[in-house]
Parts: sequence; structure tokens; C-alpha cells
Amino acid sequence: MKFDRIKLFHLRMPLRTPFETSFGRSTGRDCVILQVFAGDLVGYGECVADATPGYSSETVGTAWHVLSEFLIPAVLGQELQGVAELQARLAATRGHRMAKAGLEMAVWDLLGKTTGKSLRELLGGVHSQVEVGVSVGLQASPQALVQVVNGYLEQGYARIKIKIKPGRDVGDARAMRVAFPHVRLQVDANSAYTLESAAALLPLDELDLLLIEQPLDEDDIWDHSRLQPRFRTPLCLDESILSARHARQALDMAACRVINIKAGRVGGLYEACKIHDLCFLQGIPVWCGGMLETGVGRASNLALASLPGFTLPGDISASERYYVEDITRETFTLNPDSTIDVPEKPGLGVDVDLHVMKKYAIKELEVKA
Ligand code: NPQ
Ligand code: MG
Repeated sequence: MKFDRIKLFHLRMPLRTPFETSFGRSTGRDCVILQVFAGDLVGYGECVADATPGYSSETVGTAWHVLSEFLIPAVLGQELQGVAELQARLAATRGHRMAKAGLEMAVWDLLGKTTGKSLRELLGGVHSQVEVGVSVGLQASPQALVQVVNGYLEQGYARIKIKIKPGRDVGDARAMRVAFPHVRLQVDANSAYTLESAAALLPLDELDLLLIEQPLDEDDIWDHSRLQPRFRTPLCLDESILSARHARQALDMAACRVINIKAGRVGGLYEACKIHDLCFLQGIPVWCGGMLETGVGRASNLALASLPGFTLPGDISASERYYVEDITRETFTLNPDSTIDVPEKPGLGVDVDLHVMKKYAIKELEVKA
């Protein structure tokens, strides 16, 4: 494979309804879409960094800089055998995992289009439908939360994740349990607590939750290992796990009993699969996290979540959960059994509607060999 030119598009997509987490409230979603041209084929990738560094330190601005100045020049115009070789070239740049993952996704798409294989086949996925759930942002009150969740249950989502933050944790989760005694429920704190303030979360242990996601800071794997023994409920790490090495260390420390895998957070699907394999061997359940992806990133998530170790429902909702209009011609819909179909066409298996994409593009750049 040889890349002739690469185009970047900074998209700003309006969200159907604002999404609020412990780190802030968003009314829109920015991302970078990449087009990688090789001969007469084009591969698409999505970099999941947002406009602001609330979830992680990367932003669209840092990704744009690092992609255009370092990552793309490192791979343009050279013969590359596959993803392992791509990652070896990208390793000269430290960190910036979301930027790397966006580029890697486009290369996976090209690889699939070249070989006629779907991304699911390339990764070794075994399911043609994957179980999904919905992630629900903080609402004005616990009553409002119950009402919003009721709408999602009516749409068919069989697993609900609610966002929590200090002062809006046990009360919200209890209101959910009272309203929906049997629903599969989990909570996500997005690093809003310390080892001390997390004592407020102990009553969650009575609510039969699937897991408690990322209560403490990204760089606090050790403190999670101090916190986990105080709960019967599994802790799940998201922000803390940036590599397969982190996953191994977190499991060695018993800092969590479940891992959320996001390809963007760990530098791409290649590393994501390594984390899956490690957890699969140890019998640790994993699930596919979500970053409010467009149809491009959603297709990638569905392929990843089709691997055998993804035994918990992913944060992979139907397109209409977040967007009125998506950039792919395919719109992903929820099946009655709370699953979504994994694309079967070569590569990501999606067609990008250039007209729609350009409508939301606020910046473009072409980098040539
Ligand atoms: C999480 N995702 O699991 C992330 C958080 C997240 C689906 O809960 C804009 C606004 C971009 C909010 C990216 C879900 C975001 C965002 C990720 C929240 O922690
Ligand atoms: Mg999370």
C-alpha cells in the first residue's frame, strides 16, 4: 500500500440534545474525518478528539497539528505492508493516540477495500450483530432522568448507562432503580472523584449495577486498586487505560474487574485488539466504549465489538441517538433485541456522503507526498 495524499476535514456536528457529563455540557460534536488516497481507492477514518480537552488532553486542534506536521508526513508516499508497519512509523511520535487511531482507521478501511474483506473479518470478529446500550447524560433532575430513560427503553435499548458527578450520584441511581427495578444499569463518573470523595459512592453497591466506570483520575490506576476492594460492584476503567500495558498493570493490581475499550483512546484498533486478547485470556469482560462517533467511527466500533471477548453491551447507539443527519449513507438502527448489525461490506463498510460531510466541515486540508 502506498498513500498518495491525505485529506483532513474538521467537522462540527450539531447534537440532537445537549450531552452533559461530569466534565461539562456539549451542544455539538467536533471531530476530524480523514481521507487516505491510495491508487483509485480511498479509506476513511475518524479521529474522536473533541473541540475541548474535557474527556482527554487531546483536541481537534492538537490532532490537526500532529496529523499534518508529524503523522501524515511519516507515512506519505512510502510502501507500507500493513497496520503493524504503520504503527511502527507512528511510534516516532509519542502520545496523541486519538490522532494515530484516526489515521489507522483509514488504513484499515483501505486494507479491507484492497482485500475485499470487512473490518470484522480483518479483526477476527465472530458476531454479525452486537448488543448495545445507550449512554444518558446528566439531566436537570432525577425525575427528568427517569423520563428521558423511559424514552430510550421504549426505543428498545436494553442497557442504560447514566452519567454521575458529586452530588448527582446515589440519588440519580436510586431514582433509576426505583423506576426500573430490572433494567441493566451502569454509571460513569468520568474521573470526578478522589479516593476520599468516592466514599459517597458506597451506597451504589446496593443497586445491583453492572459496573461503576472510571470514578477516579486518569493517572490514578493505583488509587482504583485501593477503591475496588471496597465495592462488590465491579469497577470499570475507561480513561485510565491508554495501552495494553496499562490494561495488564491494572489487572495485576486488581484496580478493576471490567475494561471499556475505545480504539481512539488507545491509539487504534491494533492496540484495542491487544487489550481484548489480554482480557479474553484472563476472563475479564470488556465492552466497546463510545465517543459520539459519526457513522464512520460507529462502523469501526461495531466491527471491534464483534470480537468474542466483548461480552457486555457497547456504548454504540443508533445514528439518531446523537445526530439528525449522519455523514454516512447507511444509518444504523436498533434491532428489537437491542443489537445493531455489523457492516459486512469491505473495510468499514460505509459510504460517506460527501455533500453531507462538506455541509458540516469548517476546515479542510490536503497533504501531498
Ligand atoms: C465515556 N462517552 O464513556 C464517553 C464520554 C464522552 C458515550 O458516554 C462530546 C461530549 C464528546 C461528550 C466524548 C459516552 C464526548 C463526550 C466522550 C463524552 O466516558
Ligand atoms: Mg466513560
